[in-house]
Amino acid sequence: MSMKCNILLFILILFAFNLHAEDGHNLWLRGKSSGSVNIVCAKSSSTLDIAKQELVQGWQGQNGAKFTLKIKKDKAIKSDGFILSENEVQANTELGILYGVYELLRRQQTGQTIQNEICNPSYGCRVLNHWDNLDGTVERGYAGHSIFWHDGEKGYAVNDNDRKLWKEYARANASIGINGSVLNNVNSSKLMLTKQCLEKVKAVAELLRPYGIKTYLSVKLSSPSLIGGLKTSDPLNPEVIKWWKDKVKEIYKIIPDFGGFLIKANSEGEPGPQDFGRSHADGANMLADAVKPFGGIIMWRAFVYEANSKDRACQAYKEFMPLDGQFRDNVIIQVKNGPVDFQPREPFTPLFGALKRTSVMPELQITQEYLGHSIQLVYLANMWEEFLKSETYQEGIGSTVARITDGSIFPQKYTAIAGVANIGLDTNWCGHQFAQSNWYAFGRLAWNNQLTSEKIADEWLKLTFSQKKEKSANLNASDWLKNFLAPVKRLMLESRDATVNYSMPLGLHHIFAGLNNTHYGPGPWFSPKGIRIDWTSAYYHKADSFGIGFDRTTKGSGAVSQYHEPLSSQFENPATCPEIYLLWFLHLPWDYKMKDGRILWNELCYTYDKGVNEVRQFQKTWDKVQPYVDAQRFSEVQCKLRLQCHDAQVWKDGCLLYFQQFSKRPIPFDIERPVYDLDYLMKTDLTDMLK
Ligand code: GCV
Repeated sequence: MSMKCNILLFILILFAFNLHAEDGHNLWLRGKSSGSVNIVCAKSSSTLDIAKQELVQGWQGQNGAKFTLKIKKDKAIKSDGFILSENEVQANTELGILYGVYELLRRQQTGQTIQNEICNPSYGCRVLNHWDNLDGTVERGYAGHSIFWHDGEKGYAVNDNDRKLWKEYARANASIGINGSVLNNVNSSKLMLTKQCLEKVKAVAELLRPYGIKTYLSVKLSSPSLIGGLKTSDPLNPEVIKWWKDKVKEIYKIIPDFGGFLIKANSEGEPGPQDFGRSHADGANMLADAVKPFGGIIMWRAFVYEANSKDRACQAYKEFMPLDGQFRDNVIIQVKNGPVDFQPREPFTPLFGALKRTSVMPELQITQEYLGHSIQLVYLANMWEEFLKSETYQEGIGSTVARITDGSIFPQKYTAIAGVANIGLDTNWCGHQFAQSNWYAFGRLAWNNQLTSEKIADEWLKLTFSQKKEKSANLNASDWLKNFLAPVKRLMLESRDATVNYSMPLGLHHIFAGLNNTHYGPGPWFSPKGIRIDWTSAYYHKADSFGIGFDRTTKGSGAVSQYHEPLSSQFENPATCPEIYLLWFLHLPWDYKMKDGRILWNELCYTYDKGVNEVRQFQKTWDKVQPYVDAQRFSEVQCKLRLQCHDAQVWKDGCLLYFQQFSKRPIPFDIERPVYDLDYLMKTDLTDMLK
């Protein structure tokens, strides 16, 4: 076809489907009203005014219908929950009204039913953690610079663009129930608590407040000596205690609804109470006492590991279990979902449920540090669903991580969940159009930890990609449903497992490229001179002429013993250990017989190959939906899938060729041969190659 014909066809397609160019900046908030609504509300306030405005802008119910916003106490409504019916939202608080309105609009816009229903949040604090540095960079951020902090002299000034963006950010968060933001990196700057910085936080807080979002800060425990002029930062020293109390008072004076602190202590070089011979409880409680009079909380991270320990995965349990019951009731221990570090697949951290007299909150990673940055399309909700539904057995069957952490099993004064944000200054906020789905999914799961990843994907796709034509018609009757929604939803739901397959299958973990600290691409060989051994890949895969995998059984590191029965016996035994965790818990011979009859080496080969083929299929699926997607978003995703195909191949070739040196077995002849050379891959910085 000639160029002219191509262009004509493109214009015709655009016209036919009413596909306006979109850059993704509007996220899932694209819904426009299809008629008018008559709002009845006795009160007015900044939050209620937002609720009313949202109703007017997005109403897709009956034209001219009456809709009531009613603040009336009801015992069945918890915290900022609400009761929703077709003509009314009732809540105890103004925020409950706002959340109810967003839920109503979501249901209208996605064609879901609206019945008389009570909706209460699973967690009280639903918090984003921004790993944003004061110079504007974002640690593990792949979507541009920070939306809060800018480098240079004008870094502390606030301009209209900032205000506009923060408002959009607040609206997006509120629409999915997020109610807290930690504005800076857990590897925090000592300047965070200076007057200048706090003034900036005040400005952000003012924009977020009407949307119900509290601000929190990450701070260094050594702040009293770093910026306060004290000789020590020992948490039990009276001068140090006073310094923190005064600082907290200063903060609450300018930010009355300040949420509290997030602390990374004695971890990866960050200061902590152990520097003074004190415990995590001593440090956390001292801060908890300071914020308590103002209703603040302390989120204290359990991400700790020691250089040279036999098994890094055991450390958090070892350090925190002896402290169970010693923390104040406004301290919550923030625990990463997996015991190592946000790998594509990990079993849950055994602290969940084992800590019975201490509040515990999950930390999830929305930014794709180990799952392909913003280059790869990986929908993370499946991973979080798998984690939240994991049985801990701590209080019998049904003690899932979700129920353990949301207060259903252990009474916690505060319940919370955190997600490490994937947000930056990129026009589409997250770097990849589909990475927005992970921000969305985090919020939805934080609100309701029983939602399925399938339902969330369905909602997100309808809100983010449906076109006017489909929205006004009955969604269920549309061919959009069959030809766009179904295949793309399937793609999303398969994407996380595909990534596991082509990068770290069967329980392999931490074998990524570490060069330049990129954490992108394969690096099972990664072991530069002089590096800590727990930062090398061999520490984790332990490939040798016998076999592969980390022996965490009772004969190995003993990590299995940190799990409640029947899990510890299950993980100990290769016959009962789920194959998805096989090499996490066991070191097995290359010819170990898998359940499907293949030997382990062959299974690895087939699984890597499967992962690559899955991404190739994603490409085909996406290409086929072109008529249903606006041009910009279509081609952006298409380009990224191309890169993803390329990296999946690199992962497969790099890992198989490297491990083959130990297995000394052929790659089964019915799968595609490696196209790269191991020497070449080992010498190449893959981030350069993948650009
Ligand atoms: C913010 C991993 C990441 C670090 C991160 C750390 C943490 O080590 O690579 O970038 O630091 O986890 O969660 O504290």
